[in-house]
Amino acid sequence: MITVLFAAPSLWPEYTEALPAALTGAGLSARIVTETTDPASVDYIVYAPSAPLQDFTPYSGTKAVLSLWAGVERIVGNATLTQPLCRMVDPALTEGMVEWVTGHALRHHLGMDRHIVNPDHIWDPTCPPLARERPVAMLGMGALGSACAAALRAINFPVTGWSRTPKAGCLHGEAGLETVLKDAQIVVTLLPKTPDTENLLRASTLALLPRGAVILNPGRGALIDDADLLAALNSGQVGHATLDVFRSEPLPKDHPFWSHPNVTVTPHIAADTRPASAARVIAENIRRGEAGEPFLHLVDRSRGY
Ligand code: NDP
Ligand code: OXD
Repeated sequence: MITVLFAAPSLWPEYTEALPAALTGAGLSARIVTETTDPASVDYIVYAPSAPLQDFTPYSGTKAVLSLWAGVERIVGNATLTQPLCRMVDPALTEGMVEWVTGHALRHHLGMDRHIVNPDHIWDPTCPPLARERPVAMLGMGALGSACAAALRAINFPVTGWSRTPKAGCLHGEAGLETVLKDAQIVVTLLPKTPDTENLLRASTLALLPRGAVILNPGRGALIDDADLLAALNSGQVGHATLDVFRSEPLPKDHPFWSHPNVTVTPHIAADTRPASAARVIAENIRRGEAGEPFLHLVDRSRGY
């Protein structure tokens, strides 16, 4: 019998049924605890950033720490964590992100706002261009970025991806970033927060965009320099920013993003981890651990994601 420590107590009510069902479905016999006085006996830890657990040293027998979150910037640098760390790649989470990105891209592409709020009843029959005429930059072509790129391409947006390593149909490096931004009327940021990606969008990179480009950021707040983005919005260089993630969450009530006419704030809801499917991902990784198979979605500590 294996012991699983569910170390995110505030999330436990959502997983009370889903996790035992998924573990049984994976053929595992497990005891799930939400706290322990015997850390050395814990085989696996299910973790979320809200978890009070910060010192992993006593968990000497733990075979893996399994994050319920896709982004691991709040745990990846924890020096006490020597066990393998796996992040969440969940089909339902991906589906949610595809819907958020596609919906917000279409809002801006079709210019929906001017028809939804039209107090003066202006009859303006200007048609938007076709999606095929609206280049999109997808910064980050991992689990989420590549799924969003595929969905946007399916409705004809020409999407150019950008990633850290070279891959087919995708640009990389500083020169690649310059190329992808120069053309992009919509920029989607689906990068992890690492020392290399922090403030990736700042005055100098925002200046590369065609005037009036739209930014969708469901990645992490720190990818964009807030002050530089506000300046670019005020000058018209950036036409609109739809932001789901922020340096400080909840976004402080007096933050200028709330009141800026060309900013839409969504409260970190682009893609939720859904308990039923996430529990199956966790269970599959535990099954793999017990079978001596490689873990899925292993985080590379040196690159930070
Ligand atoms: P992945 O790890 O699968 O993909 C990350 C992508 O970013 C990869 O393509 C990677 O390149 C690229 N990348 C990383 N560093 C750099 C760099 N320095 N320069 C260029 N490209 C880089 O992550 P996911 O797609 O699963 O998730 C992305 C992020 O989305 C998460 O880290 C999290 O911050 C955010 N997120 C937000 C949610 C929300 O609700 N708002 C929900 C879930 C996640 P390469 O392919 O070469 O490795
Ligand atoms: C995640 C997130 O990283 O919700 O899973 O942002």
